[in-house]
Amino acid sequence: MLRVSVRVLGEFCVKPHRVVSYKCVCERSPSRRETHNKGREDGVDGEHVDGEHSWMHGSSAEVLSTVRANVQVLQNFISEEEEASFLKELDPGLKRKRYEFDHWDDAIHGFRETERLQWGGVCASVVERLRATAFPEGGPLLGPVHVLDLDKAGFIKPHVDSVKFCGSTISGLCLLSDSVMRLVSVENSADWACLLLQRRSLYILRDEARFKFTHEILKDEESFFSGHRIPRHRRISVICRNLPL
Ligand SMILES: O=C(O)CCC(=O)C(=O)O
Repeated sequence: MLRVSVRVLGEFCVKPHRVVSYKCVCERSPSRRETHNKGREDGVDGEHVDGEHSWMHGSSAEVLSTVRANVQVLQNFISEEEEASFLKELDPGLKRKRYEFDHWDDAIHGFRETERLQWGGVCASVVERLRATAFPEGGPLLGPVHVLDLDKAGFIKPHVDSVKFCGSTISGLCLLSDSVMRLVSVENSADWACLLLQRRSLYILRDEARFKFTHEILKDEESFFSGHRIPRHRRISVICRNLPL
């Protein structure tokens, strides 16, 4: 069923037939390609976190410490079979839509999306597990789960999710492709961290990471993590949010 929805890009504007957008484009986000990919050939720029946090790479130890306190990436959160169940459940509906490339002012380029309240058996239990992992028990959650399908050529520009519609936590399940999520401080664009989001991982952004950093998913040609190329294919994310208090 098509719905009238509201897109939030600084101000309200009404666009028909769109999922509610939870994003505010960060107007002053320049292309940070030079800064953040500097040294990508040799992989020596920025700070790395080893061991438990080897999925994180950033501009300084201080930034990594802030991000580490407010971000989790759980590798292999779902099995290959569970990923296949999501695809089976989501693909028929998604394939009826076209990827959108032509909204120059939007936070996302090359995407189609939907929202889902009800899930079939396997997916329902994964969504329940996701929520139990990412959100405090009993807190108010946004009912519909947001499903975002990025074309291989698609990407998500730097933005901070709307504080009006979303609470302190954003959690996303990554299907079909590895990707790199970049967080950049709203106050100082020299402070950044990149997260390696492997296929079938779950990421959780909380509090400072959610409010004080923009987040973005890099386009294929800019998709490097710590000097390593991370090819970006078609990617589906299944995103749960809580409500503002
Ligand atoms: O696709 C993703 O994992 C990120 C989605 C995102 O940036 C958002 O919904 O705010």
